[in-house]
Amino acid sequence: MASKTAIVYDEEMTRYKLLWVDPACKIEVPERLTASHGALLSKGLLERCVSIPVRQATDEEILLAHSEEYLEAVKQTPHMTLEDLMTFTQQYGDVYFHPNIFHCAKLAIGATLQLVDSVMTEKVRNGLALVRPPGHHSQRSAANGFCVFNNVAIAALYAKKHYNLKRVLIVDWDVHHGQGVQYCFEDDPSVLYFSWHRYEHQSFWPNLPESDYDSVGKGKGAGFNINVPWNKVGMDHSDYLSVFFHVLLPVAYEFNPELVLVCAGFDSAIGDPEGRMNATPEIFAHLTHLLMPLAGGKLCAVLEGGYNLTALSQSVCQTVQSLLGDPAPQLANISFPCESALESLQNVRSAHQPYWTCFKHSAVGAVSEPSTKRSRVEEGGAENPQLPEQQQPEQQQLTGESGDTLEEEIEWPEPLPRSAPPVRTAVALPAGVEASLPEGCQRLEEATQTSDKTLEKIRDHLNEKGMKDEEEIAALRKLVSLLDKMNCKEIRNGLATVPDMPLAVKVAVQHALTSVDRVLVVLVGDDEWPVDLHDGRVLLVQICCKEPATPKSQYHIPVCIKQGPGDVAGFLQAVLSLLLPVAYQHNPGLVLEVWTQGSGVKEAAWAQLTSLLQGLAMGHTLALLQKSEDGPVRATAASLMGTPAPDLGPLGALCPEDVQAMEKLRTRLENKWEMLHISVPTKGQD
Ligand code: Q9C
Ligand code: ZN
Repeated sequence: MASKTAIVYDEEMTRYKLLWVDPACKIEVPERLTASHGALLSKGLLERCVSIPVRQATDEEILLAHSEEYLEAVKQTPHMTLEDLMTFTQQYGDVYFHPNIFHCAKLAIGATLQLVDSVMTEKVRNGLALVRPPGHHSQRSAANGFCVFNNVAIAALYAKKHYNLKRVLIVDWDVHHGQGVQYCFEDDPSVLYFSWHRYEHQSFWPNLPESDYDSVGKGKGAGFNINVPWNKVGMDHSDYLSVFFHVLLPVAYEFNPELVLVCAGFDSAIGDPEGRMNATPEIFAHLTHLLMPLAGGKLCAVLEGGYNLTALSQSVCQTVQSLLGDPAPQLANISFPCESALESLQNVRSAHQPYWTCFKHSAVGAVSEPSTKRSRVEEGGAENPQLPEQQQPEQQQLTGESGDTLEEEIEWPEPLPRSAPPVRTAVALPAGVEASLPEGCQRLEEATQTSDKTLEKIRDHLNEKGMKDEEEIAALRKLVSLLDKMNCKEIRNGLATVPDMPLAVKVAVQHALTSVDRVLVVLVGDDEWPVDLHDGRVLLVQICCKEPATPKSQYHIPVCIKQGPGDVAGFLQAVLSLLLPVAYQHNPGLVLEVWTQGSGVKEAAWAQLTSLLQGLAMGHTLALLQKSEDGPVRATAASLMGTPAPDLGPLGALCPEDVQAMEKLRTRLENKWEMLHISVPTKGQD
């Protein structure tokens, strides 16, 4: 099975540039590509990828998304004089032409399609196309925003046509609205387009009313266009992750795409002069990671914007490292999305409530107008949106003698190396138990020497219970060995089967706390657990069936699903809307993932959970299974190894009572766990 990552790149795409003075276009430079590619090379990432050659797109491919008139017009540009090029350029917004840009634009599409082909034919699992010119602003008959042809829109149409795909997801994390992609698929339910973008109540380029949250798609495509407007600059990790957890991921799982395309613009990173956002490059490790369990791992990222060369190169590297499966960096200080982000989140969810089951039964309506819709047509006119950033004092730009904008130098620490332990996954099974483990997975035969103190503790536990089972002691010693190996970076994650689960959890938590600050325990099943939750170091999220007595601690979060964890829709809702937000906020150093017998959880759903949880604790997950059944052991080991989980298929209906119970839980917990917020806090309440 394909497990490789492709990079598609050709230096030829650096061979065009702005030939005249235009402040709006001067940031789109050839160095964007050389810096990104150079960083991949110098970090040793390029050699770990498969390099795929680019090709030129054919007319037929270009015509998938563009008109013949427009193609014919662009075809003339290589033969134009400088003056003609300038005149030609003037009919479009914020774009420039050059005698070689048509050639490069054909290569940018060709590179994207080469990537789609490699992923769809399973030559590789996923990949990144490093291209210029970008694509997401270009329209059927117009260049726009540095874009000539719409690379990603063409790729989606091409994938539908050549691979007969019925569902393609496009995630546009560029800081600008890819209006060209939106126009292309507005009435098409087979392509779900998600974009977040700097908007500032329409005062930010491209200043379109249709970039707002209420553009949800048209006709049959209603619900398949999702816009998240950022009405303030400075959005950070918490804002970005909130939108992933509470908007994009629930819809994406419900949509169940066969292919994920990413409009991978990195102008949404800190330091970018266009975006002015606050998320460091590490966020792209997580955005990528969170999308990788979809579509069986078929993910094609295609470069769009990104104008701070440092942030751009670092973000490109973070994205590629996640595609390669390197451990994701820990994100500290995930806590509360800002009020403006919450307002957008609430409005998007409310606008999409009619279309998606995952939003259906939650009670929140839109933020009352005109709170987000003020300051548009009435105050400037749609055709003349004169509300530039410069008018807002806090965002005033510094101007140098030449009249050029002087960017304040924003600094952030360089991302730490994401080094992977030599062994990704070790599995501890009872002696004599055979299991067909995935390739590369190590079997832990013998417990390593564990310190006397630990052994004593284990014996104490067993004595408490009046037991002295050799098999049990062996299992616990192996479990402790796995934790030790994780701690000294010999292995990234582990799996153990244990006869007495409550005891194993207790031992694992106690032992883990000797080396990490915080542990997350994710339990699937109804049993009761003797885990001490009183000092805030251990967070226990339990996905269960039976309603437990009201928990006394904010660190015990029982999520009940009436039909049990076997209900895939309910299980996923619990994972995305409750577990992941609190888990990221808790920021554990170890994740303990526990499958108890009779929980009824579906293997595919468990595998998805296992994949998602590896975004935490730098991938340090210890999975505990109660029995050594071949199926669950192999499925868990495969997920721990980084194999994409099988698709969940259509999710089915969500039980309204479950949603209501989860909403109640949210209300109980959101003061402590701010990442659970999905609406603007009501004024005057505590
Ligand atoms: N402040 C992409 O990121 N507006 N295109 C520039 C100058 C044009 C962005 C205004 C931005 C186009 C692919
Ligand atoms: Zn952009």
